Amino acid sequence: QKNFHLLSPHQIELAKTLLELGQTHLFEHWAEPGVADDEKKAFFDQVARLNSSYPDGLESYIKTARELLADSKAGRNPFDGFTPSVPTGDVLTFGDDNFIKFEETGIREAQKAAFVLVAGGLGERLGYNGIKVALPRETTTGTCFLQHYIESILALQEASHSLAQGEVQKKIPFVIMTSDDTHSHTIHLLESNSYFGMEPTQVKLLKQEKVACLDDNEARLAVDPHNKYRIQTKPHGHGDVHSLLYSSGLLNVWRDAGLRWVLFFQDTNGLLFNAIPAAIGVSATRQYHVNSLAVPRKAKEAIGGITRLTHVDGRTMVINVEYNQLDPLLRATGHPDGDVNGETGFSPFPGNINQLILELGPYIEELTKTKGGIKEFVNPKYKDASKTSFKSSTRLECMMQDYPKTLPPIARVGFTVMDTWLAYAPVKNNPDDAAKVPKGNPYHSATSGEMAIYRANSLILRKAGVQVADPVQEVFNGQEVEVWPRVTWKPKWALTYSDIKRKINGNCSISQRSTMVIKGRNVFVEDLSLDGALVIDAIEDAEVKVGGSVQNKGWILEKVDYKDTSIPEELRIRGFRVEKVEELEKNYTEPGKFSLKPLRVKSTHQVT
Ligand code: UGB
Repeated sequence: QKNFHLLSPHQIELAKTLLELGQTHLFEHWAEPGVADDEKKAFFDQVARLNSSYPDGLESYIKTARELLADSKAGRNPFDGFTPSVPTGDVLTFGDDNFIKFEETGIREAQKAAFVLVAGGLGERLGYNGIKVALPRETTTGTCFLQHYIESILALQEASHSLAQGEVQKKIPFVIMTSDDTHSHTIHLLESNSYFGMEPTQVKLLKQEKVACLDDNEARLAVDPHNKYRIQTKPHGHGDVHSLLYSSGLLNVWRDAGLRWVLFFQDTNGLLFNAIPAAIGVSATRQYHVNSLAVPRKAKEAIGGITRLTHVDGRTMVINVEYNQLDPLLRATGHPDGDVNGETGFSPFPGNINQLILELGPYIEELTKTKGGIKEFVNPKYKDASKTSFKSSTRLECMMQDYPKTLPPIARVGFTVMDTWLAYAPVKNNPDDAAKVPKGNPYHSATSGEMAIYRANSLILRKAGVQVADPVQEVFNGQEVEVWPRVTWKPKWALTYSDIKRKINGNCSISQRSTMVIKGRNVFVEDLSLDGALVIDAIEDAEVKVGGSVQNKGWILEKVDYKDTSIPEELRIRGFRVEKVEELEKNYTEPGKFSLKPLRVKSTHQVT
């Protein structure tokens, strides 16, 4: 109290609350009044921040922490009373009539969408020094994840507008959730690249705050080991995105602008936008309040399973159950074998890839009740079986996919399963850990993430009738992967399977050692035989037909050792780099109609 004169009335209230909540230890080692006043003021500024950034404030944080810590100590099962069963949802097959129909609906609806990228995580498992969205999605073009996401959203906007005759054209809003770890780097990446072509006003950054650490089962807040005038803090998890969106006021702005969908996605899934148009189509057709994207899941694979939980009191919900909880839950509820593959060779529970589509109206209604607060959990590492003290401080955490936990039973919660090759290839693991992944399980590394792009694009072209050669097996950074032809295109060239079908015609073939990069929107590939590297760019008003026979020495994948620090980190972590030996590169910068039809002659280094 001797320091109260330093504080605003609001801060005095907060100080009293802390004392009432048994937090006197925070002040025990403070210097006498008049000493270190700036640090003391800074302490209360921090307390005010911790209070305002948590729904219902610090008092509620401490109370929830006590409850959850007591449950954890008592070993209470969060699924007590619940029986799991397999929920119903849409299982899509790429390229069939149903898929095409959902994509058409999705494109039409896309202009009523807003996109939210959660990018506050540091990616500790990957061990990369920069922010993950700055990593190249693939190194053939070097396009980073953020650029690809923005270009995909812009391409969706464009495609949606072209279908919406007479309607007011809307720009698709794009929100990025950052944290202190990623905020300034994300701004720098956007600003130094002119927002990758998006209007700066379309992009909003919301920074999540960390939460207070807890020292014991009484939820005594932890003093920062480096500064006795600060509370130690740690990340609260991606679930923060809901309270940040709620408090930003953006949701109401979007509703007033006629938007209907909010799409949430994670930082490094380079295949995601292959799935987005059809998934929005499913949401719109089924009128889902919540639609989770999923992929077939091998039993015990380290991704959560989407599960219907029915409580003895009749409540039901469709929710992600993390993989380490699914097996014990099944065993405890009459499935003695636990989490096992069914006849299809996969677990009957689809794998959560944490890409959610929420319908805006019901979302606002729900957040008005919860203020965006998400059911939290705590994961203390106890010193011993008495569970009375922790090895290190802990904190409450929350996950964005737990949003449906508070929804009323009438909420329409569904999911959409797509093939893994089409929709999911995250970059999460460092080369050492990836190399230790049991054979047959996904590496989720920079190596596998890049190879998955080429594989998906090659399979998409195959489906459209192109003869794409089989892949070869190669080992990079200790991981055996399939190497397909390095095919990439800009999202504005093709977003949907129908776009691909329209732009690829005749008899086309691509050899395994080939690279094909298509950048221009109006590039049409017809009767092309490619054995080497081909790069085509064109301005909007240039329509280019590409065919004939292209043969050159091409671009080669040269192995690099990830421990070789003379090589840039973003290349090292994938174990190869692209050696550009010879290519046919054309850039059409004048309006008009053009045809590129090289004869079967061996090209020299051609660049125009
Ligand atoms: N993130 C934040 O923005 N803030 C945070 O405080 C933390 C993370 P991880 P995780 O795709 O296989 C998720 O660390 O949490 C962002 C699902 O919970 O990559 O271990 C971060 O920047 C899990 O069910 O993943 O696991 C990143 O964009 C499963 O679906 C995102 O949150 C798993 O992803 C995810 O963070 C998966």
